[in-house]
Amino acid sequence: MAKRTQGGSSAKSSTNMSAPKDAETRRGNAGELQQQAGGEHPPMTTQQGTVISDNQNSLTQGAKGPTLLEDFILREKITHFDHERIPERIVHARGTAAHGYFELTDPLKGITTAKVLTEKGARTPVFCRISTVAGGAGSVDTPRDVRGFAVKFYTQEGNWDLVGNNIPVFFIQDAMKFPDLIHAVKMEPDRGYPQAASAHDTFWDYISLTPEAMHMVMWAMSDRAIPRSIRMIEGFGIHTFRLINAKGESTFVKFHWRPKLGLQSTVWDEAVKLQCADNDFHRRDLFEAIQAGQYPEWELAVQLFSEEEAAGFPFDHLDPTKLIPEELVPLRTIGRMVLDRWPDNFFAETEQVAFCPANVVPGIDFSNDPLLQGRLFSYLDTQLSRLGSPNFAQLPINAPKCPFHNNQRDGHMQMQVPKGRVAYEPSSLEGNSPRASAATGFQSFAERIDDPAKGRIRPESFADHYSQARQFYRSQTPVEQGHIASAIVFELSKVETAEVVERVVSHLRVIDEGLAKEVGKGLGMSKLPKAAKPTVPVQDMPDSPALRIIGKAKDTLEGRVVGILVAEGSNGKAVESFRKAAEKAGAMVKLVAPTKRVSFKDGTEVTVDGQLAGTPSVVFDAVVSILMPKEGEKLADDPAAVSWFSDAYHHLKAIAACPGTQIILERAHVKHDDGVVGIDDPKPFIKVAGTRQWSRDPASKKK
Ligand code: HDE
Repeated sequence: MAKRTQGGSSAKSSTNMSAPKDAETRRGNAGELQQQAGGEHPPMTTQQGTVISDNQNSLTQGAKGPTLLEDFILREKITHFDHERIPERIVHARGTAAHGYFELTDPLKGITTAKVLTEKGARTPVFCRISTVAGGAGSVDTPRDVRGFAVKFYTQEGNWDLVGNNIPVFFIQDAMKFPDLIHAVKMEPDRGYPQAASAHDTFWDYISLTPEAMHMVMWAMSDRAIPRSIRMIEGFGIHTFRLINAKGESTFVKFHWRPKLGLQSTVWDEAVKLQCADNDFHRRDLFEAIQAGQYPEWELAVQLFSEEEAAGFPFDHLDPTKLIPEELVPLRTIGRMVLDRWPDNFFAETEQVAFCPANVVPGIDFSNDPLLQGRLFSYLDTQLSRLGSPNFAQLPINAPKCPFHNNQRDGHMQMQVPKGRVAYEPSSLEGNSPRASAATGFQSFAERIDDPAKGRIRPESFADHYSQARQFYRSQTPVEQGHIASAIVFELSKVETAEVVERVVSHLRVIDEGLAKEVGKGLGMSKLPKAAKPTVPVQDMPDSPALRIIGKAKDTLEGRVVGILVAEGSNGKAVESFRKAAEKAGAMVKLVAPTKRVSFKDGTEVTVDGQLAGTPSVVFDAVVSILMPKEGEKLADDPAAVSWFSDAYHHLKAIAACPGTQIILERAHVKHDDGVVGIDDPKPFIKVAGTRQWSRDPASKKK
């Protein structure tokens, strides 16, 4: 007969003399190993608070007998586990987030009554979630995609959610079209792929039949859609909103977030390789920066304009496929957001956070942008299905940090215990029941709407679909234009239906003939298809340098990561001098070696941050190599070492290399240019490492 033990966490509780040893065996020695781990551990309990004696063994009839239904501890644990997943967001499923604060530096007094925008120096807690759009929650961080940029401000007057993207315009003009757009970009329903990619027939079929998407397509094909880091993206509220002052007067506003570290993107080959190197590249980058005290920061800027000014714009400010060039309405910086705290729990906070563009506070109001109007409905609806109860606002991450009272009651997962008899209004039975407040409450702007016609009517002023697409493309540097053309070639080369490809190129001809030719060439088209016919003439708008990435921000190593390749016998002093110089310039430094531990020339043993094969150069912004010639020779036969340099070079990164590395550089076809320097002194490296070496890009040679 098998020996019987209680299998509890304390072996002493056994009634059998031989039990202590046997109990440990049965528990897989978990108790012993746990004791070695040490620490003060609170007793584990059920959800009801009953202390659990054994968390390793089910309750059975005899040591080898059947498990008993009576085992409420097992059933509770498994039942909870079975229900651990909630429906993921239908869009923006993959995201990462952090806590922080917003500090107002330039109050908008007289323009809005919202305290968050008028009390100078006040710090408002925020939670910011940044996401990709198309892929599921388990997809990768670095596909070509728009990034969601959602900020929840826990203001003293209620929660204000600014739920935007890293691109200032959107694909469509009307909410009615959103499900079609998303169905087209998501994996195709019959084959279930591709995941997190727009390079497939259904997306481009839809786009080719939706000229209003052309402007956003230019942005989505630009390097904005393959950011280097979440910390280096811009954010935009996209829609025009209203700010309302104490007299009830309205000013239109567009919101912009601008990263302190400057805008930076990857190049496409790097983004592709990052998908293999580190699926979690962006969330790890954000986590590590916050842990290191390098808190990401953005400026909040606004574009303010009146109804009369809007009437003079050469486009409609209510059309979300249009932006207002900074040259037309300058940006006014009003505050900054700092993200300084990683969430304690991914699910409870990042997953359960429920954003909603309808969450505004008194002094902020909506415009009639038809896309925004549809969003005002959608988000509450989606949270009901995703979070399963109208009480989702009571979850700690969603609850306002100011007092809140109303007569809404009951429902699944009611976590409050309201007191008293009164849950209605008007009421007279209790002196403390909540009442509406005309003086301080939210007031909608008293807009006059003179158009008497009800109908499904797209305004004529929304008809120009190409002018801003052209302006965006023509405002780019030649390198950025080259990247847009190759991105479109890449995407269309994956499209099987020839007519779809032709339709897309026919739109490109309207945007810019040079772009269409470049794409046609890349696709091997012998003749370009006929140009599409715009419904209204395309306007040539002035170039807007603010639309570029290259040259927009100053060169810097701040917030970047430098990788140093070392091996047995490397010169530790040289490593230290590069580390110090890079850190002084604001970068993080990581060591990489063929083995996890190496000894330097002076005998110092070091544990490096990454093993060579698992830490390709794509995860760094610039690289240094300090090797003994013998080690260089060995590594010249290692494909991981050769591609370390070949990739760094072709991804336009600065390289500092010692003479021992030259043999690998030769195999990697690294040509000597201003971005490839020696290691005698870190200064020349620091000078070039704060940017990419654009002159290496073939497109830089074009006029
Ligand atoms: Fe969203 N969008 N969206 N969207 N959106 C959602 O809400 C929707 C749109 C954006 O980190 C969903 O909570 C409709 C524009 C972000 O949790 C859903 C329309 C912009 C996030 C939804 C739009 C956005 C979402 C899915 C057309 C940029 C992630 C889960 C009318 C201004 C927020 C959820 C987070 C999420 C609907 C268009 C940004 C289904 C119907 C335009 C950043 O409600």
